[in-house]
Amino acid sequence: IQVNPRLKIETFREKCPVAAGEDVIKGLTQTPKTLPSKYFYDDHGSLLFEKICALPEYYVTRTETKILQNYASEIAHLTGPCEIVELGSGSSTKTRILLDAYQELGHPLHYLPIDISGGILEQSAYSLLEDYPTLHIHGIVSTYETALKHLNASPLPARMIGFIGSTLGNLKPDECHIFFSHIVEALQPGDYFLLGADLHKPKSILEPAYDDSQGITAQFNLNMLRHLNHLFEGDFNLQQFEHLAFYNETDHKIEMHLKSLRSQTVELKKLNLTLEFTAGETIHTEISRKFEIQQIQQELLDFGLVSLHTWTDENQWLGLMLCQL
Ligand code: AVJ
Repeated sequence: IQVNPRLKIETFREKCPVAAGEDVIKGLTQTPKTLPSKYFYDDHGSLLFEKICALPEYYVTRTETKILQNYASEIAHLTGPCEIVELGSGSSTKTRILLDAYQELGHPLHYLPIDISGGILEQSAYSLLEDYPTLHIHGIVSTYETALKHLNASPLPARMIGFIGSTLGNLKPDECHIFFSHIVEALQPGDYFLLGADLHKPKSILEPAYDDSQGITAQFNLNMLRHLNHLFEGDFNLQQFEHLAFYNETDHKIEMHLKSLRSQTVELKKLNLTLEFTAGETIHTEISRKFEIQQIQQELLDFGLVSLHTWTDENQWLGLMLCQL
């Protein structure tokens, strides 16, 4: 075992596999069937998501990267030295832009990445330690909810929780509210919340971003079934389901579904679950909501989070907001 005094990684797992799968049982026994989006992200799913980020159609990552490149130093000036907590850190590629900005100002670097996928968190932690000689990393492998509950006091005078990439879009409005209340509980007065939000834009841009020509998003969506097979001894046949993605213009959200190509029976042995699918029946696997800056700012304010500044790109496709409690 390699011991690095600048690295600590903790893992918080759900206690027993059945308890961990309660949300799967709940979702798959509903009509229409649904599954929580967090099941996309086993190590393979996280790699597929990295591939999505590089797709020509997937504007989200590229656009947010540009905003960070333009304004990371402004963010660092506004917050001063702070511990950077990141929810859904993944490969931490965009975070490097922030770390560069804080390093440039000579601030101490404390990074607390949180991700549900341990492989990608560990790998990116080692690579960050090599590239940032003063960086301290305390990683947590778990869901956001569990990690936020386990946060200790910040080692620096302030903390900034980063939630970039518009993962907020995966949460339904009521889940958003619960999430914001957990964020506030993990902050002290004066601390910061950095939120990246994907904004309203034409369907003609949105739909290809979630149904790319190379079929990577389709693989990403189908990988959820492979992940469930692995976790719960399931027998989903990935050949018998098809990726669907479309923009729901009424609710301003992309919906992703998996469509059963024929009538079939699927078993998840560890969950004692037998499922019947009719031909054409769908499982709803993700929503990706698109926001309006003003509306989010108002919601954040309801939780005591005051917007200090919002940055955007030339097309106003994405908003990056810095809020303070
Ligand atoms: C990681 C949740 C931000 O909603 O755009 C990408 C996930 N799903 N393509 C998004 C995703 C399909 C992504 N987030």
